[in-house]
Amino acid sequence: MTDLPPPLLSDVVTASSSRRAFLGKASRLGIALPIAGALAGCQRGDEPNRGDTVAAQQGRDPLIQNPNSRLDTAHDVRAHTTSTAEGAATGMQPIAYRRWDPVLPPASSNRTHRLAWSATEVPIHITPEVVVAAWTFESDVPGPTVRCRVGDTVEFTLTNRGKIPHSMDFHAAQIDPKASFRSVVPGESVSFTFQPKYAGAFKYHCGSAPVLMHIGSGMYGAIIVDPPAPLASAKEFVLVQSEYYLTPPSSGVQAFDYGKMLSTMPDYVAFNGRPSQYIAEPIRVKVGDRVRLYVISAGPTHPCHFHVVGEQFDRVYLGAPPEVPIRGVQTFTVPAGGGMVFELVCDIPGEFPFVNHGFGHGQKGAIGFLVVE
Ligand SMILES: [Cu+2]
Repeated sequence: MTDLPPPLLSDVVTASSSRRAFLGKASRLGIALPIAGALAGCQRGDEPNRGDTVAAQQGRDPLIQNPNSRLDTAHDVRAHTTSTAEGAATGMQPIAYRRWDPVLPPASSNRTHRLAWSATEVPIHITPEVVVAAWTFESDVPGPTVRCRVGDTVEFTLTNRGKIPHSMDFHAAQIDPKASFRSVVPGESVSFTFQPKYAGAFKYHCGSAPVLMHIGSGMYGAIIVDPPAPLASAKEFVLVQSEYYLTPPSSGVQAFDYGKMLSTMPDYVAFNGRPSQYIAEPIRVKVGDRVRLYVISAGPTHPCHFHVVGEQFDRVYLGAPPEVPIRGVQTFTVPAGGGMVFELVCDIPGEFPFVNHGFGHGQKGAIGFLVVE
């Protein structure tokens, strides 16, 4: 059995008395909040030991190679997982736990955005107890949120300061992927420029082979593209859902398990990299606010069936905002590798859980509170 600590339970236990009352009410209503018991089914012993077999297959299986990259076919998954374990074992100080701020950065008046990022492998606390041997953009999971506008110029450089090849794939770009999304080896950089054509919530990720391993180990984030004419004023937040597939701890650090990734049954599912973080520290807005949520499913595999308990979405944009809004929506699915823009109007005060209503995943940490005061 995986020696998973119970961070989700501690989140709930440290909540306020009013929250305890709410949790009790939620429980009576059948809203399954995440507790340690939810993880009991994620025992490593339940799963076949597929890692070696899978790894041995990598060199023969063209499906898991990255067609966007000139360099990736030289690397199989065993090299990657070994690097992860070494990265965790070399005594690197883990990055401390913190709440990942979901507030969308303000729009810039600049029409050119110059980004110089690093790819790194570094241990990160995803709960106060759990440390993962993450692969990252800018030493965080998710990486930084980019905000720009349709027609802006994004000048991007990725420098690989890690131990294995990495790359960058922006879903907001229309660009030659072989040239721009190619992998770079440690110590080298890749640069490219693009101009987003469509507004919306877009994913970015490392596309190095095997892509599943690089996304699954933390290399993803959000790029939010505003339409030429601003949307209605709103409180704006970014929620990037992702899954964690972990090995048992070694020296207090859990690496990522490629075999589990292939089996697609995660240990945790999180918004913005930390399971249940917004249970302990909710997102707060005021009565009367319009709330706009940019929801991205980073995966690597699963969608997000996004729902806010006790609310209805005033709008969900099917096209690039403001195009094709649908009204009065209860739940809408954000596909893996996709992003959707949701809006609701906070007419009444209360504590509203936002969840992945695919509750097998909501209960593993894809849940939080929107508190309307
Ligand atoms: Cu990578």
